[in-house]
Amino acid sequence: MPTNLPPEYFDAEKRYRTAGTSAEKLTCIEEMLAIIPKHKGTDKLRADLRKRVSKLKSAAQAKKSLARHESAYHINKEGAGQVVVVGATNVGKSALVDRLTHATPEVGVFPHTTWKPTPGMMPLENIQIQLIDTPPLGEEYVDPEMMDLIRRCDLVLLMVDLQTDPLQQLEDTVALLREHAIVPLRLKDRYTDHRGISLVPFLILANKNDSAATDENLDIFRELLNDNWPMIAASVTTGRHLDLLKASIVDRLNIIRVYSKSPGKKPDRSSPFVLKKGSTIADFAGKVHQDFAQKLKAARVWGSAVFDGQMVQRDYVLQDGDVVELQI
Ligand SMILES: Nc1nc2c(ncn2[C@@H]2O[C@H](COP(=O)(O)OP(=O)(O)O)[C@@H](O)[C@H]2O)c(=O)[nH]1
Ligand SMILES: [Mg+2]
Repeated sequence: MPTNLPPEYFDAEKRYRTAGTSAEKLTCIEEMLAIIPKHKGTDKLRADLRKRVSKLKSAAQAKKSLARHESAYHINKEGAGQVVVVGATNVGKSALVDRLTHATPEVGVFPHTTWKPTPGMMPLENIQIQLIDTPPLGEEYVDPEMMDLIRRCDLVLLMVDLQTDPLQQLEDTVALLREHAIVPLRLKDRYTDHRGISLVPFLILANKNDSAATDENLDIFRELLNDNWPMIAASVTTGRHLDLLKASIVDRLNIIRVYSKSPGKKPDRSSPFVLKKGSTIADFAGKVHQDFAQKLKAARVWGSAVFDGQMVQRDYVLQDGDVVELQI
């Protein structure tokens, strides 16, 4: 250790050793570097301090990018499809996710309870679908990451409240999403240029259709809507038509369930492979095992085939509920 270091240096060094945070440590080292006399005798010490500075800085940078990655809006897709529940405040988004999944978002008696997205898994027969509760979409600030979440999802479930002003809520939400270049897939033909816009499938849920009494509201809403949106009217509170909603979600997700079977054995009906509608035997084989799509020699199909166990080609298009025996 060179002997010509001023006492302030040792003060800074002491503070460095007891510093609680990386930022404090960084300040101390920078101070030490400023105090230290620059000559040959301190070369090694200064090089060592500079090394510590860059180490602290890159650690801080890594932490920052990790934090970005761990944003509340970055939700990995799980299950057979990712459905983002969006809409104005108080339409029942949190109540829906609470009722249909094991997640427990806060359901509010006053507006704006939900401030970050909450995912949950909805069991549906033998598959699971991810539902994500979100903060209300209104005139106030909307996190751009929320828009990214909507862009990436498989289905937007746009909720409105049948007992207040569903038409206004629907129009406002669609307009807001449109401002962020998110367009319902069904309106695809209205745009000649699809660059820069995200086309996402939508399903409207007219909520709070609690009983036969509110069916009238639904008739009025449909009439005013003047446009044939795919829509389900249900009630989260009473559970009315929630089964229809579930079936409709599966339908809108465009998925089929296909079961694998070994020769001479029964298929395992509890764990289907989930594929996009229109998938072929080759797609299925690839899903079962990476190598299978290439190695596939033949396949037999039960279900959509003309007769049970029919031999089919690799381009055979599968249907929901099919059972397939792959021969590799
Ligand atoms: N009558 C009725 N009230 C509901 C229904 N679903 C939710 N609510 C109520 O609407 C209010 C807002 O619900 P919440 O889920 O917090 O709405 P969010 O802001 O869209 O998440 C709560 O008081 C719920 O109990 C429903 O189907 N019928
Ligand atoms: Mg909420």
